[in-house]
Parts: sequence; C-alpha cells; structure tokens
Amino acid sequence: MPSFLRLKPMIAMLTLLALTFISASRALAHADYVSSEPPANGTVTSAPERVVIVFSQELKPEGNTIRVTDARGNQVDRGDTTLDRNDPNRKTLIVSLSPGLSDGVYTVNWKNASTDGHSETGRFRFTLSAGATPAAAATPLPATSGEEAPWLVLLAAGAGVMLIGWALRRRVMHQS
Ligand SMILES: [Cu+2]
Repeated sequence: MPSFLRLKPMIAMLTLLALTFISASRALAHADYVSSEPPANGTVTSAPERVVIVFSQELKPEGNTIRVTDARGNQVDRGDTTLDRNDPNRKTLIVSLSPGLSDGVYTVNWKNASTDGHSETGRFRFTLSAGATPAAAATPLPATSGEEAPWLVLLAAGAGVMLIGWALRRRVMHQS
C-alpha cells in the first residue's frame, strides 16, 4: 500500500479528534441554561408573576431577552427583561408576566449575551394548571438549549477517543 494512502485514515481521525475538542470547548464556554422558575417542563399551580432564568456565565447588562407566549402564540411577558440585581454574579435574567394568566402551556424563548461576547438562545415550556397537585411536576425533563449540554459533548469526545484508540489498535494488528 502506498504510504500516502495509509496516512489518510490517520488524518481523518486527527481531524475528528480536533473537531470534537473544539466543539466541546465551545459548548463549555457559553452562558447555558442552568435552572429557571418556573422550571423547564414543570407544572405550576398558580399564575407566575415572572420568569427567572439562571445561566452558567456572567451576562452583559444589554442584549438579553426573555419572550413568553401562550399556546396561541400571544405574548404574555411585559418586555422588561433585565438582569436580577440580587444576583451579584450577574447570571440571572428576569421578565415580568401579565397578571392573572389562565391555565395552559406557555413557551419561554430566551436569548442572552454573555460577557465573553457570545450569544446563546434556547426555549422551554411550562404548564400552568390551577387544579394540578405539585407532585405532577416531579419529573421535569432537561431543558432544551441552543447547543448540546456540555456533558453530552464530553460523552461524545470520550466516545471519539475510544473509537480512535480502537481503530489504531486494529491498524497495528493488521500490520503485524
Ligand atoms: Cu462563550
């Protein structure tokens, strides 16, 4: 086999490895969703007066928006997204909601601007059900974000490294 052909799989694997680590560091360096009130995919039993979202990084004072809509797409927030002044780390956003929301499913779309110059977007839902027992919200699903969760990327990186190790071993065994 000509030597340049034997180099090809090696280059492909190194490229894959590089891309994996680049995407991993990118995901880890952004202001991602950490938690919220109401919680993502949770059910609340009384009309919330505001939506609060905590992120993983410090945010800029400008350029952040939380938009909350009802099931018909009508805006129910008051367009006053702001940093939570009670959070000295500046990782928390707040938007106030129209009073007296009725039962239903609400969608929260957020966009943030972190101090490292990056912007992230994401979305989650919560349900308002005045008759529901709080136990109904016992198993909230992970929130969806604009990017994969860091642990998912790290898992992919680990799998990639294992795959490369396995491929290299195969190559060595074929040569001997
Ligand atoms: Cu970033």
